[in-house]
Amino acid sequence: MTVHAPLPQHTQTAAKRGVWEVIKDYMMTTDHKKIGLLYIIVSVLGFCLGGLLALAIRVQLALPEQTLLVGTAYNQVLTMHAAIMLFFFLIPLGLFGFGNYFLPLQLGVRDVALPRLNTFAVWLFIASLILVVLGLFNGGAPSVGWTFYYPLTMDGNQTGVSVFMVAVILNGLGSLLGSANFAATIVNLRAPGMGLWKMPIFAWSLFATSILQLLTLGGLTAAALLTYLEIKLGLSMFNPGIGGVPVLYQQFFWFYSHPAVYVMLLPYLGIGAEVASTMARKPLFGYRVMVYSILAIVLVSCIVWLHHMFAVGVPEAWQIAFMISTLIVAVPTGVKIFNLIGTLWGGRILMRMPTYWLIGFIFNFLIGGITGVSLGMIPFDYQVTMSYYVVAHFHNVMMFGTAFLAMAGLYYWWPKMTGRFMDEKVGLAHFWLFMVGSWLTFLPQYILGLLGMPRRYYTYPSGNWAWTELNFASTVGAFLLLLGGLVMLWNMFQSFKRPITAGPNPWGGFTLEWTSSSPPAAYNFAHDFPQNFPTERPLYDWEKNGDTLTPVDPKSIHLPQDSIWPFMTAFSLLLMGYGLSFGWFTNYDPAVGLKPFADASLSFKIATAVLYLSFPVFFYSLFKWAGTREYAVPVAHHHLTKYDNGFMGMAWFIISEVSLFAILIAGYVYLRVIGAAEPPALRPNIWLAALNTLILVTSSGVIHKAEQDLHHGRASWGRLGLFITLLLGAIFMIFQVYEFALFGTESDWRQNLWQSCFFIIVGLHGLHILIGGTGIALPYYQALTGKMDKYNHGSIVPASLYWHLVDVVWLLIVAIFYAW
Ligand code: HAS
Ligand code: HAS
Ligand code: CU
Repeated sequence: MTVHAPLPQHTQTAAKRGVWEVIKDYMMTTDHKKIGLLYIIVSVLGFCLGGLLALAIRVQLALPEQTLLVGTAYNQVLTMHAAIMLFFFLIPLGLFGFGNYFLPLQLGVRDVALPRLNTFAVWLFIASLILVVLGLFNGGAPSVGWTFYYPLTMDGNQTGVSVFMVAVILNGLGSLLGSANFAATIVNLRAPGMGLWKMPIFAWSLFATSILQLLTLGGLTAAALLTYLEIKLGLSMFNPGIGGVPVLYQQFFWFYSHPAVYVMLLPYLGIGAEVASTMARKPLFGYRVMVYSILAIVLVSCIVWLHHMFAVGVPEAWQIAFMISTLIVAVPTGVKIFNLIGTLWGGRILMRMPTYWLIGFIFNFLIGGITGVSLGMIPFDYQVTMSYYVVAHFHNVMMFGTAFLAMAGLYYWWPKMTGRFMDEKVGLAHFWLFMVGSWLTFLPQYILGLLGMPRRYYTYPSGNWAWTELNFASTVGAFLLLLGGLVMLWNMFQSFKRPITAGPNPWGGFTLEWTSSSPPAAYNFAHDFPQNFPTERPLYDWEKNGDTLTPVDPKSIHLPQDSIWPFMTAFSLLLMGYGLSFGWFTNYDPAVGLKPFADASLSFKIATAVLYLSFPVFFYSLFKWAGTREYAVPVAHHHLTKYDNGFMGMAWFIISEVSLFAILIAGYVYLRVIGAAEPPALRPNIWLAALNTLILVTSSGVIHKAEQDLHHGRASWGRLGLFITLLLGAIFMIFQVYEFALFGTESDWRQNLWQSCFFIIVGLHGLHILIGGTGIALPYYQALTGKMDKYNHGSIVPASLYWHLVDVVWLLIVAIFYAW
């Protein structure tokens, strides 16, 4: 390629900036690369922290009857180890760390579709981590395992559990916004000429993973929300004391948490494929087949979750159905592995660090995948479930499977991100320490599992055949991993002492990120691309055809302005989360209900104050955000569809809202059908619901009209329409609160499952009315302050789409709670 971007300015000035300057920069940035780096840094820290906790576990289990970590303390360390590794390392690193950094670069664009939403999402993610850490000092770590099974969560350390539930919900919200943003970016913003079928395979992986998140994350949200509500208010769908079904918790949880393992796997498989193609100097073997396999994995992985519950006692027919789907999901996964091998096969393989990690992955993952298939066989699973065989399986696919591809990605893109190489020799030491360390740590655990050692126990007796030896070996392995981890950190730090030598395309890669400078300038590319994309390897094709890049004057490029308000909005949700975890609601006692405020402790009162404080901060920040323009100067946006980015992002996000309500409603319908949730004699008034339906449907019509008016430049009519919609929403809420107050005093939700379901689902809908109303208030405010004109419609389009959703959900609610 003949044209390269000039070296970015900021790398020269970076050293001179103070720490606070840098932090402020990252708080306000809308740059997808910096946001990606934030995710990557937190994830690497997460791995280290989670790993240190794992070491504590291994030290305790090195020999029989140790006393380093006993009982609850052990369970706390175990829970934190797993939760940190999953939610703050493996899930965010691939999808949002590498994803944010490289998706726009690979698509040849300057940023994601909604840059400020991206800032908000990353800080929400960090807020959730801060909340988890605050929880350690205020209530202590939960001690129930990362699965948070019911009814374990109802015993003992409830504050520790509930803060975690709030953190999971915040984390999930950030995750969903990020996923919707990626999907919108892919659909709306690719370099001109790059069709979907010419996207790099990593971009496809992100697309598929984002969709998977949007479809299924509602399961985790539902599980966390219900756990929280039962702890804080006694609202339950699981409590067997009132006819609830505890296993329903597991259905909700695994409905997400099985797909979550593919959320971990898919982005990394994408990285693996990029590495394979570049390092073998070949096109991908079966690009299209790979894409179909990814999509097949997305579909099938939504219907295999019951394999985590074979031993729970669900009907046999269901078990068999889920066994079959579990076996089926191995097929596209296997196809992907064969594709990787096929890509490497016969290539002039460049044996550098990324290649080592890739080959290590293929080798290890085969073992882990096949033991996964063995667990999918019901009779075998009955024998080994809850044993170390399972522990060995999932570390095999995660630690010395997927995480190896994470390392491949780190080494592969390190020169792009930093302009520097990591040392190959040191890297090799890192690789072999991880390889041998993992085998030594986890392969013995397969045998331990077969010998009957159960998981989630803090100790074991001496005298069981080979248990002591195998456990000891496992602990030695873990220390090799520690050594490997230290070597990795050292390699990273050392590389910064070297000069910037990487050049734009150090490995001779074929995708667009390799045309930006290393590290890339803020604007990514100081050139336009040729518009023909014969294959998914444009650089190869263009080289062959003699196509060149067209230089662009960087001064003519406009980027979104920095803004502190997305950060502040995320911060307000941290305050809110803190208040909800430790404040007002905490005063609930199952025996007596809410206790008087006056009796509460000081820290509790402070947290309550924080909760109330969070609301003005939230609204102030959000309105400030909506009131500042994304770009300092008017910029012509190009998008590939006729829909603007706001609409596109919202359309994708709504999938997750539909999924959340669908999951909760499915739970209720199930409880109703099996006769567990019987409506009380006195039910909420159908006439009030009918009136409310009328109000909401009208409001949907009104906002639609307002949208049309704004589009056609009839500003004052549009404003009036928005005002009327808000008014109707408010009237709806007043009726709803009236009804809740009436119905809440007539009978007790802690005594009646139907009523409990009613308050959970209808209450959640009420919350959505508030959110939707806030959403409408934003364009109203924009219209009032003259931020809208014929060409710029502010956030009216997504707000109105969301409002229609809330409306449709209400119709469903009327059907199942009022009419049925
Ligand atoms: Fe898994 C438990 C089944 C892949 C992660 N898994 C877990 C847990 C985690 C996890 C975290 O059916 C435990 C959670 C907890 O704390 O309780 N898993 C599978 C299957 C696959 C699989 C069938 N798992 C993953 C990946 C993960 C992950 C990927 C994270 C990144 N897993 C289970 C089951 C349980 C389970 C049970 C529950 C156990 C219990 O009792 O609790 C597949 O996606 C793997 C497919 C990949 C391959 C390798 C390449 C394929 C080739 C094709 C030819 C091979 C064939 C198989 C056709 C299969 C090359 C031949 C079969 C022979 C036996 C020879
Ligand atoms: Fe694990 C259970 C051992 C890695 C995930 N693990 C789980 C569970 C999950 C999970 C989901 O041997 C199930 C939890 C449950 O039942 O609820 N695990 C290990 C070991 C490693 C390890 C030895 N795990 C992972 C990864 C995961 C993951 C990666 C997901 C992505 N894990 C266990 C064991 C159990 C277990 C037992 C079962 C226990 C039971 O009772 O059932 C290693 O691969 C970790 C290697 C990493 C390191 C860290 C290197 C650290 C460095 C930092 C040094 C920095 C310093 C400076 C000194 C050894 C390089 C200070 C730094 C700061 C950041 C402050
Ligand atoms: Cu699974």
